[in-house]
Amino acid sequence: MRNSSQPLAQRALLVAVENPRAPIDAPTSLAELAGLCDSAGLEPVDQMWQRLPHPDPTHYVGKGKLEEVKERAALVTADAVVTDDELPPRAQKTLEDELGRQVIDRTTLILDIFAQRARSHEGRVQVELAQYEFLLPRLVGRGAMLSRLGGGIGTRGPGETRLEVDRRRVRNRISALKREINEIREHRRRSREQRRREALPVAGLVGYTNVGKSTLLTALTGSQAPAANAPFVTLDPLTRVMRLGSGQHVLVSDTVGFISKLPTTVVAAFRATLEELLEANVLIHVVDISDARAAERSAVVHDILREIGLHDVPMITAINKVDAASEVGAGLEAPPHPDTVLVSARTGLGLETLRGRIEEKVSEGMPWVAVRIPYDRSELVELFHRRGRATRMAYCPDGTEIEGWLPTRFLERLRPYLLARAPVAAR
Ligand SMILES: Nc1nc2c(ncn2[C@@H]2O[C@H](COP(=O)(O)OP(=O)(O)OP(=O)(O)O)[C@@H](O)[C@H]2O)c(=O)[nH]1
Ligand SMILES: [Mg+2]
Repeated sequence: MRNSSQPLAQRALLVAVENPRAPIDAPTSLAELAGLCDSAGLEPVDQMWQRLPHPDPTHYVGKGKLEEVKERAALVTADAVVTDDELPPRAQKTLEDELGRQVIDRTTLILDIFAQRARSHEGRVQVELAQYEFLLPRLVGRGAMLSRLGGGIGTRGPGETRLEVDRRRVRNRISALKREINEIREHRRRSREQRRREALPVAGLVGYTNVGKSTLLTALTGSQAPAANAPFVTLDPLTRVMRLGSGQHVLVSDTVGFISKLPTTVVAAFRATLEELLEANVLIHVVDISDARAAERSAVVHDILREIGLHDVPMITAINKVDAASEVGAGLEAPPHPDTVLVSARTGLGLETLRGRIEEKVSEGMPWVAVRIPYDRSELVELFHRRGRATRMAYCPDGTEIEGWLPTRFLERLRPYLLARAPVAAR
């Protein structure tokens, strides 16, 4: 696809449509759009918005407002107008003609940032698919846009005949990418099965972009995950082992962050990645409490989780960045819900409590057992510690006695050594 290290245009006028029922108001959404512009290499110089029940299908804003946009763009010498919503295929061309300057929509910006950030083969394939899926309907009547794939956005290509060739090329590429993604899915499915056999519980980090998921992964597992104050730093899922106080191991996975109006092409392309989370024993929904719009953004996350079918997975809410939320933090000393934990991935505050909650959640579904394991089967003792949650242990003349929680799938192996009643003498 387009070489994304190339800058888009320079100065950008941001335009939004405020739907009175949308959870996030126009100024907030525009501030977020400005952040996306920064990340994509555009300089946001001014912004305007209009209240409408929904964006106008041909010119995004109303006819009268469009004139204002045109005047303002000239006044602030904007090279480009950036819309806060995805534009329908034909609207971009119409708008560019009307405004006499480049028009970039929110989805293009997000896809551009994704393309810059994708590192792994899988990430690149997913982003490329999303870009082509987005591009295909937009090739119609736009002149050959494929020429832009090697140059900057808006570079006009030759004419119609070329267009047909381009469309065929895009369709072929989409098919090839989809095949590749299916292979990736299959591979992921196999490793999930492998993991299920090993029965390591999985905790999946989810949340809005830039809330501190990767920083929390680093804090919980001690292994570095790249983090930065910018949207969509993480695209590739990363899984690391966390050791709990009881000695039990839990896999913690980090994944792509969400954003309001996340393009459907992105959700579809990242489905393979997000499906990983279906296997999680618990989701850790990370919320940035230093963000004044934390509640609205957390609602966006819940909507997306529902859309991908993840709303049934047990969830812990980790209210992060409490160190940076002086005013809000004061009222939050007592978390409103037992499954809500206040943390700071940066200072380490609350991490022990969070580990405890994760431990509790993953123990759910593990029956309590008491066993006496002969000394020549010490591998079973180790298994109990690694996969289960031992609460007491004692060395007796004829073996090691352990009691605690053990995933059902291991019961069979330990059945010969099950004790009828609690065996461990009080220590
Ligand atoms: N003050 C403060 N900053 C934090 C905390 N946790 C993370 N941050 C900062 O928040 C920014 C985003 O952190 P990341 O860990 O990259 O966030 P993320 O959720 O992984 O973001 P994406 O992968 O981009 O979606 C970074 O600048 C972090 O240093 C915290 O507890 N307190
Ligand atoms: Mg991250």
